[in-house]
Amino acid sequence: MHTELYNEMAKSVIDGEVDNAKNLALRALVEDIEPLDAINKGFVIGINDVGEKFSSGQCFLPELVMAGEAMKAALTVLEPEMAKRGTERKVLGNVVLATIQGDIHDIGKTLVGIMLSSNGFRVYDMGVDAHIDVLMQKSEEVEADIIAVSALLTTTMINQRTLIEQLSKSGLREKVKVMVGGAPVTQDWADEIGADGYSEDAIGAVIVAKQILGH
Ligand code: B1M
Repeated sequence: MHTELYNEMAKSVIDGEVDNAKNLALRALVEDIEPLDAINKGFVIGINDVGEKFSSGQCFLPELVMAGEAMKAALTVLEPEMAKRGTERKVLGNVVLATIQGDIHDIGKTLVGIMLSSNGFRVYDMGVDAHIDVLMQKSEEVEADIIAVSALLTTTMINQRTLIEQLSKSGLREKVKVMVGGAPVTQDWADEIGADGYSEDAIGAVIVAKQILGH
């Protein structure tokens, strides 16, 4: 049932068609399709496809960004409807996400957020230049399972280490996992600072987040 519509939804994301994705989400509601089914059987298939192609070099940043925009447009329609209907989307974990203090690059971080929320994580996106104390407060407030921090500068990746040190000092470290990423960040760096997870790209971030929470 509705296979054709689900395929159209996936395709709208793959093709980065923001208006079409939004209209298809609205059509799903008119046709009384569960919003969660539209997300999981339609739009997520599309964003995961693009994410995988980006990882393997089969598509490039503009396609990925447009796919992310289309995915967001669909979620903007479907998520409020889910809240209204009381549909429970299985939440795999709470993630406080940000670009670390001192750094204003947000494209990669936002893509990571889209991939995580598309795949069932509840993401609290704290934006860019997020101060360490703000991240720690938010983490406590929402009982985060993961703090995920992106850094694009060699000068700001240092703050990923400071975050982990501050979490340890405050006793919060046992409660929350830390995931790091961003262009200059490597697995070696993640190991050196004692992060729980590292991923090279946004689709990998989903795999790593699941792994570190034991899903
Ligand atoms: Co900036 N910049 N920039 N910049 N910028 C870089 C990073 C740089 C490498 C360019 C260069 O010199 N070749 C260089 C850093 C050098 C270094 O530190 N080694 C640099 C510099 C120097 C600067 C400024 C200092 C320039 C200046 O003002 N003199 C300044 C810094 C400002 C600041 O942050 N305080 C600056 C500013 C800017 C703009 C504002 C102009 C703009 C950002 C716009 C925006 O984000 N809204 C910008 C841009 C666009 C870039 C480049 C060209 C592209 C970054 C990007 O968006 N990539 C970048 C050069 C480059 O990387 N090629 C550069 C695409 C994005 C999808 O990739 O963010 O790596 P990325 O995310 C990937 C993965 O890394 C991973 O998944 C994503 C998707 O696959 N990932 C994670 C990211 N976060 C993750 C988190 C995870 C897991 C995976 O878990 C938590």
